[in-house]
Amino acid sequence: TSSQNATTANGKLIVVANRLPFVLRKNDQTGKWERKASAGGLVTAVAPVVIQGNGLWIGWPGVQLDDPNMPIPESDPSDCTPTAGLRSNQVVAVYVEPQIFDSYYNGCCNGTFWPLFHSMPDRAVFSSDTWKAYAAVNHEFADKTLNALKCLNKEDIEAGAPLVWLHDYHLMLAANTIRNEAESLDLKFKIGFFLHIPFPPWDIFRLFPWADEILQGMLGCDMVGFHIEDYCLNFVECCQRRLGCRVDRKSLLVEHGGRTVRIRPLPIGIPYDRFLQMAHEAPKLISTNQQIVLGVDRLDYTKGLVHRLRSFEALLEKHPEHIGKVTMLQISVPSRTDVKEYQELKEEMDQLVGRINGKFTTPNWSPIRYIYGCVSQMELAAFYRDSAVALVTPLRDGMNLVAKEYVACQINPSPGVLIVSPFAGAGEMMHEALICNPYEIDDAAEVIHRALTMPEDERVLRMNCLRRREKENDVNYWMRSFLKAMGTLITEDGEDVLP
Ligand code: ADQ
Repeated sequence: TSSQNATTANGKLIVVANRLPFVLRKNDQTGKWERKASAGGLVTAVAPVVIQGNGLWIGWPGVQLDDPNMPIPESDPSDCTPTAGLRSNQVVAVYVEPQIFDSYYNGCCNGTFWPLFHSMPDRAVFSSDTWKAYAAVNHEFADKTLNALKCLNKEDIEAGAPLVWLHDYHLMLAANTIRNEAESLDLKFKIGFFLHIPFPPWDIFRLFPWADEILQGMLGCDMVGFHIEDYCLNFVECCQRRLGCRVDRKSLLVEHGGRTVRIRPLPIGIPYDRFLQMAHEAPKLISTNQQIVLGVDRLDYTKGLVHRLRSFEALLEKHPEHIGKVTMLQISVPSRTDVKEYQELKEEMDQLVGRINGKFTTPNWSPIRYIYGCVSQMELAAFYRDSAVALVTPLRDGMNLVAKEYVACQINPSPGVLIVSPFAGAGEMMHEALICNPYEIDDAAEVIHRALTMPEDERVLRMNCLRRREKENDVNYWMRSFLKAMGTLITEDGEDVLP
């Protein structure tokens, strides 16, 4: 089935991402460096393939190291996360000078590409200094990858061409550098890229002063993957209009530098079975008889949090029958706290929650419970399972995994209702959810009202369809789709099981 972990690449897999699949931390007592696990779906799906195929993971270790050549510690014997089997010789930590890293990461990645690619150009800062830092860091990642390719032995290469997999908007220039330098060294390999955020329309993308270089950087790949077809088409159009490439919109092909680059929609999924199991095991954490309307997000201006609170306020105004009976639970993880816009959003949220609670709270009830912090996966599963409604209403979002995690955890016979924004990749695929435009505050209030009052048989029908789709298209399926799009998929029984 799709959730089996039988996938492997037939060449060595080299994953290159901004982050390693764990963070390094110095133990205060022993003074030794240790690994601290990260739990995302990406790590769960990709790390086993790297481990099985004796591949490599190249990335930033999450802290500034004392010594750039410091050996990576082995995993702790008690570690039972998916990266535990990743040996230290399978990990390459990229070291960058702190100042350059800040300019690359907070400056160019999060200050320019994040807002621009989410179609919020007014928030984007264009600076040649941060762009130079971005190019320098991409060069460093490319160098590390080239080194890794050079170090492969003969048997490795005879097993199949090594496969380099670049991730996300942090590394849009690296492929081109790798290809150019590898060709002069006569290294054989395949290279693919996956973008986790939207790719914007031409009219937004063209605002970036160095747009050509981004496109050329990505076209250094054999295959470029996006979550949904719209982002693929945006990219193809940018290649055509900006670089004058010959393109085929139907087959999603771009000709560049005498090669044909394949563009593919590869919608990411979640580790469905893991969430399902957690939903069965998680204790009951919400002590109330009220209907819970749940929001779970990084505290980010793309997630539509301010609009969401206003819609909930509008719901209480227009439908006062919900007062005292419905509670909104918003969980926001601190994110990019060094960036001014994120600090301002934090302030705005604090004030808004205070204002709405001040307006409606009664001696026995308040409308909003607001958690500013990280919660464990098990707690999250409990909240997902026991909420009547999940509000996933970003203003713009590449995919959105929260929508998928919510449906995976809906194990109660009388399930809840998912509300999703059409501006998230998830909104394109999850047809049985209620669709809600987050900008239309009053209309969004009506959609929440409809969700809270939906008859059980309709809820069951919708939720069954949503759950079936996410189970089939889980994160392992996504991993396999990527390998298949690269032409390097083999499974345990040697059969290619994808359609
Ligand atoms: P993100 O913007 O981070 O990801 P999302 O897809 O929703 O957004 O993933 C967030 C993850 O963090 C989820 O797995 C969720 O469980 C977890 N999480 C959120 N709040 C939490 C909390 N308070 N405590 C603990 N965990 C929490 C980017 C893109 C998305 C795309 C993904 C994957 O922006 O559009 O879906 O990458 O490609």
